[in-house]
Amino acid sequence: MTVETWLWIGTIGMAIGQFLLFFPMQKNKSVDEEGDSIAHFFVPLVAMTIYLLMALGFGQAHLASGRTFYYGRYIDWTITTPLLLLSLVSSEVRGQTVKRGALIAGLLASDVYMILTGLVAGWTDDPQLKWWFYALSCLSFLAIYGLLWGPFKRLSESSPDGKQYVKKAAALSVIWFAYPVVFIIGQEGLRLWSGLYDGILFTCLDLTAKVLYGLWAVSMVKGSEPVSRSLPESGARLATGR
Ligand code: RET
Repeated sequence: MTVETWLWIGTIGMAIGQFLLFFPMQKNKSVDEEGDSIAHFFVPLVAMTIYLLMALGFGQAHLASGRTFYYGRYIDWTITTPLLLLSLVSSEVRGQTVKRGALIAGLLASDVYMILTGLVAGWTDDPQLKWWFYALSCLSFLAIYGLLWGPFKRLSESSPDGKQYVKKAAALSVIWFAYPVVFIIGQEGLRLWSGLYDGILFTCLDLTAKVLYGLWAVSMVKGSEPVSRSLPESGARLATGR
């Protein structure tokens, strides 16, 4: 097997994921749930496109040191990780999105900063630049954990979906933790294993973080309260026209 084979496996896996995540989008549900399922549909759509690009030989750089760097992954992550985070926290800020705007912006900015500093760390072969940027990326990863388990967890305690938030945030925290570990062991870091293992592990992680997690997350929202019931009295009257 080659890395290319795994890029094709990723492309097909994401296409299947997209197909499966298409149906939850069609169900009649509250505004929040609808937004959630649309986000979870777009994630494998974006990933499938980038996997296809990489499988066809694009989105990769052949470096002077002889290794191939798949920068396409980072383009994918820059688009999909903010969507995954947004969908996780959106139910906690139901009806308060404007008031919590700065908190959400901080979360998304830390995420994009994490991926972009990681891109520099992965691309360069200069050890100093690599490890400084790896450290910066890890710091913003810690900031993401801090926000998810601090302010957003507190917000979730006053939300009807509080328990779901904790479950989803825990799953996301565990799956995401594997990315910097694979990076450090593989070709972008200490090169303790071959590029094939990077290819296999990143593909499996992406399929887990996007498709399996997405299917699980959209199946979980089913039992939550429809948005009109959680509106304040006046809002409810407005919404129903009474
Ligand atoms: C990098 C390298 C530098 C250090 C850190 C990283 C973290 C990456 C993460 C990626 C998550 C990607 C997901 C994609 C699926 O949709 C950039 C590997 C901290 C957490 C979840």
